[in-house]
Amino acid sequence: MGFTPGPSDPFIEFMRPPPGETPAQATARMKRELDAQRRSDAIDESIKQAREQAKKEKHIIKVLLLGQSESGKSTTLKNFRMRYSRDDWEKERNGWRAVIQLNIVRSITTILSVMEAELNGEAPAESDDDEATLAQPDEGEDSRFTERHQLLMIRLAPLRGVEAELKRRLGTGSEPVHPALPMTATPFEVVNDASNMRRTSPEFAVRSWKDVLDPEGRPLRTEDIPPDLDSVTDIIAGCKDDMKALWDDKCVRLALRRRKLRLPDSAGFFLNDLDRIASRDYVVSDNDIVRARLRTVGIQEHRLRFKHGPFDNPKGKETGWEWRIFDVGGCRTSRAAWLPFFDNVNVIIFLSPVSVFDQRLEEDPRVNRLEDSIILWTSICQSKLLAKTQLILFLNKCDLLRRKLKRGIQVKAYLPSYGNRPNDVIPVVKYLREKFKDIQKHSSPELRSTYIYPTTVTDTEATAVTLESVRDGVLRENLATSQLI
Ligand SMILES: Nc1nc2c(ncn2[C@@H]2O[C@H](COP(=O)(O)OP(=O)(O)OP(=O)(O)O)[C@@H](O)[C@H]2O)c(=O)[nH]1
Ligand SMILES: [Mg+2]
Repeated sequence: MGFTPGPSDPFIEFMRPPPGETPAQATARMKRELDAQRRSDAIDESIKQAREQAKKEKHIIKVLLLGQSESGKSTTLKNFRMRYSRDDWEKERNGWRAVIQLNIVRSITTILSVMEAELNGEAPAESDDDEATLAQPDEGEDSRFTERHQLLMIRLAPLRGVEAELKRRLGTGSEPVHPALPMTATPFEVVNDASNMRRTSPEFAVRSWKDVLDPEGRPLRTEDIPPDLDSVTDIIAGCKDDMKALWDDKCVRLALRRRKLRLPDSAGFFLNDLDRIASRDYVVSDNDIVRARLRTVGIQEHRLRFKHGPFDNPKGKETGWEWRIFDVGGCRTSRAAWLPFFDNVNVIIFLSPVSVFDQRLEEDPRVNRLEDSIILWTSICQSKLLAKTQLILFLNKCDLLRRKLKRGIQVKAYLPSYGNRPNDVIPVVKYLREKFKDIQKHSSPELRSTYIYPTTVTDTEATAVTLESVRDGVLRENLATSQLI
């Protein structure tokens, strides 16, 4: 039953026309009241629409993958799609072949450039750590390049053309990542820090991997691989033995170490798989796709459908969920594009690579990569726009951290606050976990929990377990929220 104010109600008094009002004043007042009513109706309508939209979208979960470049965002997305969007995954399988070939060719041309620099007598950059010193030859060991090496260089030279050809083929939507950086004579430049290298030739990047992966979306069938293959595959297969000889060569390894190029730890490394991949009948495996490197610029949206929520819907209906996952480019110049996606985002999965404590940003070598990651995390936690967003943190690249610590690199040398804690994976991850957790606790505008997972997202089996837990946690939280709508 509606509320009807009595004759002496203060509300009636408030609404009564002022005493002695002239007809003109009454008209003006009524116009004002009409305008106010219209504004109020418009607000009611927009609230109604927003509510209807929210109801329509209540089973849509928007997930944003954030983190600096090479933190593992696209690799995490690949894990999600491999597990929960198998049909699309299969359709794209063949398309990854060219990306993996490009990754291989790029590693080889990087080595060729190192050899050229050595032969030209260019000194490696000065080092402030022990790694370059460790790269001294053993007594009696000759580290000089010989005619045999020069011959290998000549025989592998066609791969430079293959690199250009692959880039051209994959090139839809590609663009240089750091156009402001000058190009040098060699395709990379070693900087004076413990990071492996800084390439000044722009790394290949795409706006959307959908554009470069088999645009017709054909599923993989053995008969889809043409028997006479194309010239790129032929050249790569023809260079297999020389590529293996190059990669297995002691002098080459020493030269790489002198220049602090740790290819096996760098993105898109496949030189230990040449027998399998540099062949005419190579079939792309799941693991190859996960390890393939294709830098993201711009934003890519991928949709996953979960037919049933894992929880009983209290109204007895089946719950279907759609996840819209947004993968963004992580380098500094791409970060401004993140902001419009903060609106209405339900979940952020933030990736912080823990192995980068001794590295610097490729786009700004003055900045330590771990520090950049911490600053980024702090600003995300502080954002009022994201106050209600569920935050999930992946402390990623634990495998690379393990390898680095095994080589004797000391965390405290780069992170003095680490003090004299043991230089082992578990305490380092524990320390970082607490650090990130504290930041979240102290900088979030509202109380919320943090979900933190140590990860190696190239390990698809372990990541599958993590993703199950993430999926259940996200659905549980969003089910609770959607019931309030
Ligand atoms: N060893 C190892 N490699 C990883 C891990 N996570 C990612 N990678 C590799 O690191 C490289 C970069 O990963 P991406 O997923 O492309 O990084 P991203 O965050 O999407 O980078 P941008 O697109 O530049 O923002 C890829 O070659 C991955 O295979 C990890 O946990 N361990
Ligand atoms: Mg990416």
